[in-house]
Amino acid sequence: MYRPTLLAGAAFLAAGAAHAAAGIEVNQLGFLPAAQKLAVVPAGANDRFKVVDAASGKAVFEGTLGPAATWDASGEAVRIADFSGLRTAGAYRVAVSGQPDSPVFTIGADAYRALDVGAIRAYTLQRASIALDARIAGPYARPLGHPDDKVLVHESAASGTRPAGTVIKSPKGWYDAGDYNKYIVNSGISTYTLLAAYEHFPAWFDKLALNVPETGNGVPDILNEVLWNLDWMATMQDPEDGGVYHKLTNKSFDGMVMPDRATAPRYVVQKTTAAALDFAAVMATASRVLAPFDTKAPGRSQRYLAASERAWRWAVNNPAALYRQPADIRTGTYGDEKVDDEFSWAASELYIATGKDEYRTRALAAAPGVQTEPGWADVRPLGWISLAQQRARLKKPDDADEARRQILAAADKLLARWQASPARLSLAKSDFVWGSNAVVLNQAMMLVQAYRLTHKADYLNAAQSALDYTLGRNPLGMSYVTGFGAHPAMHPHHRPSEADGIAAPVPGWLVGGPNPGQQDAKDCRVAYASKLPALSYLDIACSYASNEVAINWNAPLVYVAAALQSLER
Ligand code: G3I
Ligand code: 9MR
Repeated sequence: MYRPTLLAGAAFLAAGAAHAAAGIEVNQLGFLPAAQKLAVVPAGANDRFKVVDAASGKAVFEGTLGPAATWDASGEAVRIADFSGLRTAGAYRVAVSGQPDSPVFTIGADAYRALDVGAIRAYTLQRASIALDARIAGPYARPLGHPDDKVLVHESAASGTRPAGTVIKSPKGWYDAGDYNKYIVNSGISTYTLLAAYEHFPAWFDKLALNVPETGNGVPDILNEVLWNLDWMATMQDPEDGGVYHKLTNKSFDGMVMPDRATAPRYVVQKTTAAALDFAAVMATASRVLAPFDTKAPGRSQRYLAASERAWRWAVNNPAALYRQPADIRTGTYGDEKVDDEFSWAASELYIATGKDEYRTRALAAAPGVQTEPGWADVRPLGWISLAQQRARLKKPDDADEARRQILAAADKLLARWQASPARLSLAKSDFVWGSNAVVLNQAMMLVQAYRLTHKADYLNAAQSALDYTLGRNPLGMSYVTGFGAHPAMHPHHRPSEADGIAAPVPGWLVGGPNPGQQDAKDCRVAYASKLPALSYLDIACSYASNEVAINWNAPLVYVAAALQSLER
């Protein structure tokens, strides 16, 4: 049914090399029937647009384009086509006379089901310490890599009972990103976001069949997937003092090889305050979300909570153990110089779990300014999300009021930007950092919280726009999710995708996205076509600063797809 337009095809082929105009930009997966449906149209001579049936070419909707305005992040003059009134299931294109049609998209009740399945299964395919056979992984089947059963304690992490060189076991977990290392800080927000997705939308996930190795064991598949990483995280706590290693890593990044070919020695490196607090927050959250499934693993949630409190105690006693990359280690740092937000987040989850005053005080401590969205180094909003959600379980339920105020302040700021933006996006020009596609989806996650608290439609509409952007409503006309949409990213910085001999990348991954920082320029022989924030992207595997994948970036994709499927009625 899909009829590729010449211009869109050319833009796709040229992606990475040069920027060709995207033409009419639209979410290439499509929409749920009741959703707000917007396309972004290059400003031209015509004021009218049509939506046409993809098969017959017959117009099913007509409208007038909004006023032209230039988006500062792309330098392009655009107009909005609003066809929210079209609610009939089908396959369509947006058409404006004098311009090539948009890619085909659908309207349907299951618009994001396959996307959500794919985005979670990306984690399954990203598991360390497991062989993936064809029944689980299809063409992406691969032998076991990184057993992590003989991991060395690095000198930076040495303790009395575990001197440097001690061999420990720390298997399982997900590889962080395009690289094969495992980092607690980034696991923190990633694991929490997936747990929150289940906690907020259990009906959706209870029915979502993911075909993971544990499928059928009585635990929802998304939680089975999360447990693979929780099992690893639990091994990262030093049993002697409750401190948590910052990362488990090679000394240097591996080459672009499959996991089983990457056999360099692995180390646990330095215990840090951020790692202890992110661990404490996730374990306390897991103890809450997984408690109903304790029958499958007696005592598990209690163990999580005990581990969480020990890590908290370590952090209180070591409040300024910031990560300092040792001279012989060259992999990712996830260095965070400010840990107040980690203290608040961990305290929030522990207050919910225990009702203790010590945690309550830290959980509610004054927040400087409005934090619009979470990120790996900015986790305070995660605590607000939990406190608002768990009002009924709080020792003092009114404590949720402050969380609600914080969430609405953040969402209102995002909403104002969305309303004023020529491209109808909550992203500010300055939000185009390394991983900008996750910034916009984390903003959507905050907007979804505001919608859950108020049921005000515009919060959900702004979240919809964020997902639309990542799935094709952007000035490059690309879907930034591998394997989904008419023009998806094809060459992510992702070792298995590069090394597996399969032309298509591993599906279901959100790539980092446009990043004018271009920190990879020295390692890429192809030059970026533009420095403009929304255009500064290369669909080439060398581009780790714009085209890597990462577990923390996929997590809000999982969350937002589930939210729209669950709330868009
Ligand atoms: O927040 C500042 C912003 O205030 C400033 O205006 C802007 C200007 O450059 O920079 C912003 O910070 C950037 C930060 O990401 C945003 O989160 C830094 O420049 C940028 O260097 C930093 O990049 C991080 C990158 O590692 C390099 O350290 C990414 O967040 C982080 O996601 C990425 O993580 C890597 C791991 O280290 C290794 N594994 C792969 C993973 C994904 O690429
Ligand atoms: O593959 C690495 C990626 O996961 C990181 O995000 C990135 C930045 O730390 O670094 C990548 O590794 C590159 C290294 O930094 C420089 N030489 C080329 C490596 C990629 O092949």
